[in-house]
Amino acid sequence: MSHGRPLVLVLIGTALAAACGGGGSSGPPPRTIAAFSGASQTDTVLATLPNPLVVLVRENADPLAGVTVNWTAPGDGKVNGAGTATTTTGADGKASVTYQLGHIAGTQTPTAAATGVSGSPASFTITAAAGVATQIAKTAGDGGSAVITGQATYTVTARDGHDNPKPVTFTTTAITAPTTAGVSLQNIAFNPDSVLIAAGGQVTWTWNDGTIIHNVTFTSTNPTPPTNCADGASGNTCARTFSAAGTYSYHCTRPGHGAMTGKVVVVP
Ligand SMILES: [Cu+2]
Repeated sequence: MSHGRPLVLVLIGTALAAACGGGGSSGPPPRTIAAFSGASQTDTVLATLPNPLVVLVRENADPLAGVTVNWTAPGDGKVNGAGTATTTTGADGKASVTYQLGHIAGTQTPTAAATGVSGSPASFTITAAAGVATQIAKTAGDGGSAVITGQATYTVTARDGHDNPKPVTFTTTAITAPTTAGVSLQNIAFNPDSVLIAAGGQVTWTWNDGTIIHNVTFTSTNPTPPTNCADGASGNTCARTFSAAGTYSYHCTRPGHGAMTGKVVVVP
C-alpha cells in the first residue's frame, strides 16, 4: 500500500516546476557568494586576526549548504594555518577560516572562491601594520642646512623585526631675529621682561603706569650697555640701539620697585 504515495508527490512536483518556468528561461537559480563578516580588519604583521573571515553563499535569497569554498591567502599569510584551505558551507550558508597576516605591512587580500557562483572570488581587505620597532636609522636631513626663514626637515626610519618601515619626520623653521622690539612699563613691571633683537636693532620702552615714576637702568656691563633711560611717567618713551651681540640686564631703581627687572638679548 505504501508504494503509491511517492509517485503522486513526484507528479505534483513536476507540475509546479512547469508552472514556474512558463515562458521564461529554465536555467539554474542564481547562486552568489559574498564576504559576510571579518573584512576590513587591522592587525600587526604575523598576527592572527581576532575575528574569522566568513562568506555567505545563497541560492536566490536562501542560504545554501554544502557548497565547497576554496580559500587563498596572499603572500605568506595563512588561512586555517596554510596558504590555501577548503571548507564547506553549513546549513546557514556560511563558511569561515582564521587568517594569520603575512609579514609585509600594507593591504593584504585573502579570497574565497566557489565554482559556478556569481561574486566569486569574494575578497577581504585586511590592513597589516608594522610591528614593534626594533631598529632605527637616520634617513634624511643630517648635516643639512637651510636659509633664514627656510625649513629644515629631518627624517628617521624605525623598522620592525621584518624590516617594515615607520618613518618619523621632524621639521624646524629657521627664523631671523627682528630689528626692533617694544617694552611697556606697566603695573610696576616691564612687559615683556625679555626681548630678542638682531645686532644693530633698537628697543623702545614706553611708560604706561600713570603717575608712577620708573626708569631703565642697566645692571650688566659686558657688552657695554647704552645710556640709561631717566625717570619718567605715562607718555614718556625711550629708544636705545644695541650694536653688540650679548645679553643686557636692566631694572628700575625707584624705591619699592626691586621686582622690576628685564633683559635685552641681542643675536649676531
Ligand atoms: Cu619703577
